[in-house]
Amino acid sequence: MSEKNKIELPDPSELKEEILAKYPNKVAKKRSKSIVVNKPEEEQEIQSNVRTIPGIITQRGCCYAGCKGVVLGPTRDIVNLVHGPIGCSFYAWLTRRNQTDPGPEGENFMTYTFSTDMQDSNIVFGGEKKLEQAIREAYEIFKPHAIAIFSTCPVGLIGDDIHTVARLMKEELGINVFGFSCEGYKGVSQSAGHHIANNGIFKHVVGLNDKIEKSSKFRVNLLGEYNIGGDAFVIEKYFEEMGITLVSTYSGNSSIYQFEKSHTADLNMVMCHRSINYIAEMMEKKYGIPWIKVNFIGADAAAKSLRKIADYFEDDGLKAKAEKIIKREMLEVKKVADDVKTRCDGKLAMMFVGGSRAHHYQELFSEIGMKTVSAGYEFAHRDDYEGRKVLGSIKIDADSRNIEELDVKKDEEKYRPELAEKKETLIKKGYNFEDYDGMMPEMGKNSLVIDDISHWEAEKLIEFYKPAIFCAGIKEKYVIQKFGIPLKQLHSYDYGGPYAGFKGAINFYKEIDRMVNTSIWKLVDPPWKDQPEIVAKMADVEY
Ligand code: CFM
Repeated sequence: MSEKNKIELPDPSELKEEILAKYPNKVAKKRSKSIVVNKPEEEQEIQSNVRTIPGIITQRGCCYAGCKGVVLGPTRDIVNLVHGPIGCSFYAWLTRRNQTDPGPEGENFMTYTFSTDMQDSNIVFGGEKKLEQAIREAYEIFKPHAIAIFSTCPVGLIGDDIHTVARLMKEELGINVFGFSCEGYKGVSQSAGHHIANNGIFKHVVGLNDKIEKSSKFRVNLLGEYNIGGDAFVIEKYFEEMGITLVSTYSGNSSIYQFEKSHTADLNMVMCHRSINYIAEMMEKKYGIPWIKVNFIGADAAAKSLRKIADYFEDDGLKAKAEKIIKREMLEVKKVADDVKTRCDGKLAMMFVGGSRAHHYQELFSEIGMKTVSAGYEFAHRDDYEGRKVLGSIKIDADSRNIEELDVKKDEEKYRPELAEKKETLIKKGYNFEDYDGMMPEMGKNSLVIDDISHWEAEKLIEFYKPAIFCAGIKEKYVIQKFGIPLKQLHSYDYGGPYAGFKGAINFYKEIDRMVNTSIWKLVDPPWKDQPEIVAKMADVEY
């Protein structure tokens, strides 16, 4: 991140105390560890990936959301069958704006919602028969290459064995059928669902197809890019222009056929570290494919990432192609950024979202002179805040232990020692692998970093900083806007985007310019302006 973002901010320690003063003692003590006044040059610890305090209004979602919605949801040709009541399916139905391009021949089931529609009687007598029936029906109608089953909370509570059903149906139908025990209550957030999804795809899909149809010198996978608002389309174009073969993307604009052969790539690039680092690590262990962190959010970050890929392959032609794209695209990027900056410079932004965007989007803001005064993730782990160097010191609690760690071994046949050797030589030349430093070292001094922010905390931040923009999701949007602060959704992009790559950066600068420089917000009178506000103190009770 550029130096300009490291401008000093006022010390918010008093604000932190004020926020905590409202809470019962025990809650205050716990929340205190998740609110950090950032000192980038020090090694600070932030509490994260722990249970949300009941009663606090959290932004988090559930394990099923992370597994079915986030990781598997964007794959167009797997029938994703939800085993549970219809509500769980309905809320996963096209609410996440993943785009996909099946081409003229390809299948796309993403526009459907598949559910076993469990009823009371299934809860009492079990739902396995209904699940079998639903799988047969889906197969008869769609003839898919694969069917995935996702458990919702009640399924875990009554003990339906979806994995046995999957095995039986696989034998009966002769297609790949696999299940995910991603009941909503598992883990402490959607993060558990990411891990379960990674394990399931790795176990049941990766490595099924060794055939390389088109030989190419540069074969890569892009991990943790979900094609929200068409982001993946932008990135794919750069790869195409550079002559890079994208074997698979996990999982934006993806097909199950890509996952089956993803172990044949020569490099894994991790975009969203939180949701997909597991597959990167498992692929390296089993097949020898090294991984690097990339980021295509922010023009400078995109340029850096293209160079990093070219450097990995140590190919002059590839390097020249990367430079050509960067030079061409940066012309327009700089032009728009310079113009927008005249109206946005020095304004404050805050962002509370997910497990990677609250970090990545700071790049885009800094490119138009805006400072991120406060940020945090909903469900990230300490490594996403403090960097992977803390991985060894993260305490494993009962909630994390609940999520299976696959025991992955080297595949003697398919492991490629030449990739491991390449990694060793490049390390000696100073090239960085598995290099994620996290959000905190890149944020300014005295910025306030908050994990799993509560609604009350968000309100206090607004009062204190009066930011020009607040970035979060639909649940927060209208409450924040009642304060007269525009809210930019970083999950769905408010139906805008793409924001990735150079083209995306330009879209983003223009959108933020429009949002922070309109005078409409001054006309907003919040309902509490004239009406009395009821104020109460929370009882100091056990939670
Ligand atoms: Fe990764 Fe995501 Fe995110 Fe995420 Fe998400 Fe998302 Fe997100 Mo919403 S995988 S962690 S679970 S980048 S759905 S595409 S926008 S919270 S910051």
